[in-house]
Amino acid sequence: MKKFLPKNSFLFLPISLAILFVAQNQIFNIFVGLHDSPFFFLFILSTFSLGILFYGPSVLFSKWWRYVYLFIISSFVAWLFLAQYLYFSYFGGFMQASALKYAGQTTSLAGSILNLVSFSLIIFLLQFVVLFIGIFLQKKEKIIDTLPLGGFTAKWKNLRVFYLLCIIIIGLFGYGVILFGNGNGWYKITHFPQTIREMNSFVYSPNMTVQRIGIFNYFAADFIGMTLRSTKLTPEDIALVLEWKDAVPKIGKTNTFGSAKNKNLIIIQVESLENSVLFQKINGQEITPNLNILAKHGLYFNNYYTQVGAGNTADAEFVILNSLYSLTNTVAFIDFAHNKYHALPSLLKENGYRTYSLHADEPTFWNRSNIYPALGYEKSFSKSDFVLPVPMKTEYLPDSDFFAQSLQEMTGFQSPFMATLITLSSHTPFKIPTNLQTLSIPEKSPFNAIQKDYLQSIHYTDMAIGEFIAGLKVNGLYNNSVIAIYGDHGNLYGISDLIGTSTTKAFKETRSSNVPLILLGTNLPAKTYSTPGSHLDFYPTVENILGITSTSTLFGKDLLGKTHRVTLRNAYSKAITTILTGNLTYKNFTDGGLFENGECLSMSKQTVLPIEDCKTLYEEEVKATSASDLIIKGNLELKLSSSQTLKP
Ligand code: GP9
Ligand code: MN
Repeated sequence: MKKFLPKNSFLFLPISLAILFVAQNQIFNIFVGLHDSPFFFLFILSTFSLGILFYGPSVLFSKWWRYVYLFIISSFVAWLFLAQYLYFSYFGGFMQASALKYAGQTTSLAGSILNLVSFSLIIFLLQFVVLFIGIFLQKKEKIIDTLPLGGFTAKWKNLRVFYLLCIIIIGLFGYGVILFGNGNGWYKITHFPQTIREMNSFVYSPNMTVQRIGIFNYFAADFIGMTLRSTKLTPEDIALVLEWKDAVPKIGKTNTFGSAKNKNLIIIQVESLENSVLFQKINGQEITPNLNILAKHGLYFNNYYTQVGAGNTADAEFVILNSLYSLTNTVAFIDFAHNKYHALPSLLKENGYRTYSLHADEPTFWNRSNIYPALGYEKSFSKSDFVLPVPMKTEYLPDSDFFAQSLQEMTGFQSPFMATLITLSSHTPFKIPTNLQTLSIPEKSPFNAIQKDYLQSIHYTDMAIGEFIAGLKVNGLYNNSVIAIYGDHGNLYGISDLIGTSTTKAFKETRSSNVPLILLGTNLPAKTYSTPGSHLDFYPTVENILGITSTSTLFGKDLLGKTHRVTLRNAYSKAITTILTGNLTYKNFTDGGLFENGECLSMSKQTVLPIEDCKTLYEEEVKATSASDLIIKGNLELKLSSSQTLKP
């Protein structure tokens, strides 16, 4: 070691500090509970690369400037480690670069944050110790300005170029593995994703990302993303938003207005529940017997659609709670978590409600811990608030346990409250313990293995929902609540191509986006609606039922009102694929999605009309979807719903 890295080499400090940086990243992960990283190699490589990129450039400076540079970087490293640790301890998630814009707000939290400081955090200040020891040792001896390897003695100037190249190569190598190693090459050495969820989570689970590449790289990636993302709106953009707002008719009161005034709102967002499985039998056995009963007893919307983009579950939550379209190509929960929203929980809070969310996953998944406060949830129950049954047969809490434990929590909630419960058991790959698989699917059936697993899991979740509703009746909450049950998105494995095809109102391409919505409440009638509706309509519908009038910017309509419109987009290209109204249907699943290449149909879906008949409708929807995107991108929601004036 002495020979390769003598203490009086000008490489000594940056390399020692980079090694310490790797260790500090690992210690940070241990502190926040991410103990066993299955990504050891990737982690070391990516954190070392960043350490070299941080401390390495010190070799370009001479004499004291070198130490000044290292001191500045060390201070930054200390600040970010401490800030991230305290943020995690307080909010249960990792600090995003966009949160820094609102750093001022944390002064009011200073007192409670200070309570989280502990002596062990001194670990994140050790770089100063290394730096001062280095300075002390190097002061005694002359710095060697030669290559530490072999007898090659290059001039200091040339060496600087050489080291600069080394820094770039090490940095690029590490980042090359991070960026391009997914699924092949080096990445396979460390880990191969087993499920789609795991693959997605590389991008959208901050926990996984921090486990793989460390907190600094997570923050750096987020910072770069934020910088590249333009959130500046042009005067034309603002004009478009205002034009949309002026044109949109105000949502009027329907005769159901206030029929459930001051009742609790209990939302059950069911993982991957498609409408196609309702009222269907296999081997004479109903797939969703409980949902079928509930659909008959409440308001049931069977021509209702999900509008999720890349954010799946999180997008469903986003659309439901904001009545804004999900973004294409990016996920609002991740990239716009620090916007000012006027979401349903905030609205209800203003109207005297307590607001809770319950979901037995890591709070950081889909960045929920960061966005939930912005949506108005005052308390969130997540994985660690629930107890896994013993013996533990699944990684995730089975839905019946989730509902039972949620029910227990809910008895302590002060009314009126809003509680959003998000299920998990029917998530891909739909594997539930065999003793919970109670649907008898014949060996010879049109379903493949994953579709069978889906049916088993949805049958199980249906049973769990039945138990939960029965529990609400026992503890008296049922009579004081409006209960909403809907699917977040389709099952992605073609189930709706095989089942329910004859009963669905949806056409082939939109079948898997057709999810059920059931609204239950003692004052709500039993009625099935086949008028088109979507997650966008949830907010205004609930507002009306609860008798609340708001100035929120809403893109949906009251499902119990007279106007009905559903617009679906391609999750990645923005192109409108479907528009459903009371009398016209536009659909376009062609590549490129040019308006002219679509089809305009009369409501019956039988007669094809000239494409021009759908032109105005299409243009209105292009404007609406663009306005929604711009409102999110430009963080305009609160400005639009308050009296603040927006000028083009
Ligand atoms: C994650 C869960 C599933 O917490 O809600 O998300 P998905 O993979 O369906 O988007
Ligand atoms: Mn989901």
